[in-house]
Amino acid sequence: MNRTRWLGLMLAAALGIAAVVIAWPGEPAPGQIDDDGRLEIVMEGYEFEVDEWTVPAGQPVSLVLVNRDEVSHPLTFGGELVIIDGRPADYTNELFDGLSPSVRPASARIEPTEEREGFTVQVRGGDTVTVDVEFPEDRIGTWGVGCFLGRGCHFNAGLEGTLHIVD
Ligand SMILES: [Cu+2]
Repeated sequence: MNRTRWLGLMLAAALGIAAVVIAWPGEPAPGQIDDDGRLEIVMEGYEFEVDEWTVPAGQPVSLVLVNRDEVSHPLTFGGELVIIDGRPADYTNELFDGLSPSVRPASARIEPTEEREGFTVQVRGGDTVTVDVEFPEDRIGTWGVGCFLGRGCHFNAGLEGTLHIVD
């Protein structure tokens, strides 16, 4: 078999495998909710496994925050990125403002402070925290998700993502 034919066969095999992976039933596309309205946001190695997510407005969704690192990641959700002393420090609060999300376990919720107004949940190393919420249509748009621990080091390392709320 010549080299060109061999490469062609390998390419066809790779495409076949990719097609099977993409079409696998029951698995949501990366960054999308599954049939039960769950969206997994996975943290590993100070990065998000997928760093861009889409959820629909006007229906209940469960944001399932999975931390595969050994360290805690307090995850903040919000609007504009707030920079303090040149470091990413917070998001403004418009995303969850006026909403009543349910956090499981409830103890993971971090109450806002003057320094941290964005909606924040503490996801300890190895833990999973679930946030049940329904975003109203006035939240349709693009929002930020990030961990600002270590004076912005976790954020700069890669724990920065984008949440799209769509019609
Ligand atoms: Cu972190």
